[in-house]
Amino acid sequence: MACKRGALIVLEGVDRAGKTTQCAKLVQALQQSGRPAEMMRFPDRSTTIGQLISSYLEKKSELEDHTVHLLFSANRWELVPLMKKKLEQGTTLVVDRYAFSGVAFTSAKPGFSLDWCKNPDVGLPKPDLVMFLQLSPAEAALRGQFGEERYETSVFQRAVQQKFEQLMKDPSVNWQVIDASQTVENVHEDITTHSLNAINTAHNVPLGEL
Ligand code: DGP
Ligand code: NA
Ligand code: NA
Repeated sequence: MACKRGALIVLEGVDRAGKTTQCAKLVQALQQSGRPAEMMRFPDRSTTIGQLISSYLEKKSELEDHTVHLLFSANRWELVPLMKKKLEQGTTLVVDRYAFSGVAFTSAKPGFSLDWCKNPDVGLPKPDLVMFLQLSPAEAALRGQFGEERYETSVFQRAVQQKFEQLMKDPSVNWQVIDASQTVENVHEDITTHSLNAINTAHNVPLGEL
């Protein structure tokens, strides 16, 4: 390899845990310390598939539940060539949601097993680090009302939280739980510490697969 690869770093959590804010702060901190880094997010609503997903989330269209699960996965797969290229070039990717959201959100619907939900994402680049921003439903409620999009209800979000807790038992994934009830600055400090470790480790091991 011509240069050291970047790390694939993912932030997960229920809605309103602060993922988007923390992804942006992490990218900025890495760049300021001279480490190439870029932010990505899933779903990426800018692609043709992403527009179908966005319209579904905004409740402007209806899609069958298996179908939408496969579209979310396809939206990750279509970005894989770009992700691999950036990582090989030495850029660390900080990703707002990934396959774990995919499994947690669909398996929270009745009639979906974890195994069925995981299958379409098998083979995706494996994150070097997945940080779960932990926030209790009560603390999330203090952050204001839910938005208008599909899935943004407290009953569904509690089911999603339980699915994430099952997924975090998988020892083949480098999960780190972050207390998201801390101040923005303290959450950022925790996230930065874990990320610098992951970047150093990624230099010495090949990118894995889910
Ligand atoms: P965000 O843009 O981060 O607010 O995410 C949009 C919503 O879509 C959010 O409620 C989480 C949900 N979501 C993200 N990824 C997936 C996925 O792969 N499958 C399903 N069913 N939902 C997802
Ligand atoms: Na949202
Ligand atoms: Na977000």
